[in-house]
Amino acid sequence: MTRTSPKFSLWAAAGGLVAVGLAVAAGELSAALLSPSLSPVTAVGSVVIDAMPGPVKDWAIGLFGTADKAAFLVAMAAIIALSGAAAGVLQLRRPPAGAVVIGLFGAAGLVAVLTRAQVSALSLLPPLLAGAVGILVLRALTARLGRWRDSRPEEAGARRRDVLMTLGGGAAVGVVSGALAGGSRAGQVNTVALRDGVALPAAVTPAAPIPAGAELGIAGLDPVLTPAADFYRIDTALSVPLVNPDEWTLKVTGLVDREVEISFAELLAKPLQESYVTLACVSNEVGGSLIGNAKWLGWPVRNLLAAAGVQPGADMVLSTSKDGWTASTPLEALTDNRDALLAVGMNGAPLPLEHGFPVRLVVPGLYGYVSATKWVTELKVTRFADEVAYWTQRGWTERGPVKLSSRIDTPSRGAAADAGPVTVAGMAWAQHTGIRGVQVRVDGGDWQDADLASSISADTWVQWSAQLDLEPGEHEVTVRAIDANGTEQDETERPVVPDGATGLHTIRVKVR
Ligand SMILES: Nc1nc2c(c(=O)[nH]1)N[C@H]1C(S)=C(S)[C@@H](COP(=O)(O)O)O[C@H]1N2
Ligand SMILES: [Mo]
Repeated sequence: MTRTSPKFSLWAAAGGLVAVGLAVAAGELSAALLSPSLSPVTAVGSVVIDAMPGPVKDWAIGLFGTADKAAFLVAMAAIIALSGAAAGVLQLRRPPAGAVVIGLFGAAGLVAVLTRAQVSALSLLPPLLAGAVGILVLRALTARLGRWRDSRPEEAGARRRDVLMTLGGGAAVGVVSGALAGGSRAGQVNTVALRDGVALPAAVTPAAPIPAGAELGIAGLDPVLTPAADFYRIDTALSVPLVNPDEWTLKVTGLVDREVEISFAELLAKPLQESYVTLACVSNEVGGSLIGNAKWLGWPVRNLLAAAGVQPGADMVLSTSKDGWTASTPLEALTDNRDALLAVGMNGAPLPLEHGFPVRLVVPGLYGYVSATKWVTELKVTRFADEVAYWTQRGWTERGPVKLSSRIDTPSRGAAADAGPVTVAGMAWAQHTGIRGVQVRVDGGDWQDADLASSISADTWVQWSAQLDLEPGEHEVTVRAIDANGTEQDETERPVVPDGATGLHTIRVKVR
């Protein structure tokens, strides 16, 4: 331990402050970009609030009134700042004690994020990044400060400048990124609150309950209904578009007798209906997981189009999102009996921000890139010959019906099993056509029928399972589906571009 004068302790405290400031900004900014639900500060705050004894909470609310949340955040900021300053002094006097303090803060953020809903591997990134940035900056700053403190008088000036530049640069970056993170966070917090305030009406036409036999309950097999938190997310939005439902409107334009515009309140007042629909991404590889099934609540798009009066000659609707993204959907798919929805609800709650809050399109039978516009704000009735949508401009086909496909969920690829009967199970789908059967084969042998679970509807995927007697050794198990028309799944291997992959899902199993 070296003797450190109060002057250097003050500088070290400032360095610690800059280090934690940059750490928090890095965590919040990365969370803002990835997903609003990942903010480490919000997560830590929520854990603390949940853990507060009731009387303390009441006392704070009584004291600060409606400013209780702001007061809480100020208190959190003060604690973080003081700890940062302390970490700076500690790091200068007894390294690596300061870095350990910052590491503990990062760990607290990590644990807090893990206790929140919607945890995924991505959730770990913001607190890990925050911890790493904090420790690196702290070490860099205190190392320079140490060199200044221990310098000979003739080099003290240069060492001092080095500290000032690094500290000033770090503070500037911290202020700018903090302001960016704060701005996007404020918008997100606001939109999350607006979403929490939405009370969805009950469906006038509810979905029939999921048949008892639809869920096989086999370990490793995806559930037939995908929780919103596990639902795949695909979009071009770097940060989630934030839409205020009170300001949201949807316009119908183009080849119509009259342009119409509907507000969120007007939409909620319509007779809403519910249906289970399996959404799939055209980029889903054979055996991939870019597919999910949810219960959607919404109003059939055809009613809104009818109100506008579609003119003859139109064959497509170009839907536009708040962020400018577009999809081209065949007019027919929006007006026929398949009940394409202007969806406001997913699995009984308002749409999550990531899945298009407040309103998105859900069209059974079409890949998302030509139908499932999230944060939708305009429907332009037009012609395929006149308008080209976002992904079609980039080489994907203008129409994208979902291809008949199937997948093995369990055993997982390369898994080991005991000899004897092995349970193989997975999913099969042919949205808007339906699945008639699923077959499996071992090592290129004869196809044998698998057991099909009850299906919810032709618009949803269906589970299947089979018991296979496997001899010890390595085996290949392959699945294929047959749709309701009797068409067999295409076994030709094609890439996802330009209109969806084909081929059969095969896994390798080691049997002991
Ligand atoms: N606004 C907007 N909507 C979009 C997209 C997009 O990039 N932007 N991607 C589409 C694609 S390619 C798919 S597969 C689905 C995915 O919907 P999800 O993220 O709710 O699963 O959304 C569609 N809607
Ligand atoms: Mo997609």
